[in-house]
Amino acid sequence: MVILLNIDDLGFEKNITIKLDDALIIVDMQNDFVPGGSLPVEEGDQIVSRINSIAELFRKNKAFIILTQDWHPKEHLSFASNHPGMSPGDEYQTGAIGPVLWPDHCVQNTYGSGFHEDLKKEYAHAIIRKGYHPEIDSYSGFIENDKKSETGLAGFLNSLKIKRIFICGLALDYCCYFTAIDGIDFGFEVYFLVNLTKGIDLPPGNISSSLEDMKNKGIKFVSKESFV
Ligand code: VGL
Ligand code: ZN
Repeated sequence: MVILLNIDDLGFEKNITIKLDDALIIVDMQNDFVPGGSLPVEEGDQIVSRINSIAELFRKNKAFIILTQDWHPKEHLSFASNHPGMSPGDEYQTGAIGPVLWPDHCVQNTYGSGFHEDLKKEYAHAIIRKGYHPEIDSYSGFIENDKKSETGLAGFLNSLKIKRIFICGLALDYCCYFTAIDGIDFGFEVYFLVNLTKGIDLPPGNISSSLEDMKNKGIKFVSKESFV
């Protein structure tokens, strides 16, 4: 029997104060990932105002705020439309593309790749783009799926002597998950704002297994109540 891990079973950190060398990483809060977009995450729009409140807290405490932006050329090989006969959601794993194919999304310079209009993007100190190589997908904000092409995020954080990163945004089980896991591998202390993310859950069960992996990896879970 598979025991599914739920958000309520995670156990949240307590008494966290935001420090100057902390960073909030807001992952892929873009129009294509919210209802109405081409790769909508269910209820993805419902976390925007709460992400803004957390961003406000980081800003007040003079901590850093970084946005990531999925930024694909239209010939990107993660799009089912670039594989004759394939459909979005089909399983596909070759090199740095997969495990499934996606609908066209976050195409450079389109409305869909823009940030949600309510997001306080003016608070951001940096915007890290990823997924711009046609043959490489990038779920992580740190390194693309070939595990070689870095985005520069680790360098940015290290040069500012940032130790702890707090992750929120879309989607829980793809870009947030891989950013969190790689954050540990790049030597950061990683906190996951699970209630400020929403998941795709493809293939089914993916959210639960992502949560379990993150817990096993030593990632800490935080909620709004974790902060003092
Ligand atoms: C994402 C699938 C494809 C994400 C990006 O932001 O989670 N998911 N590209
Ligand atoms: Zn993408």
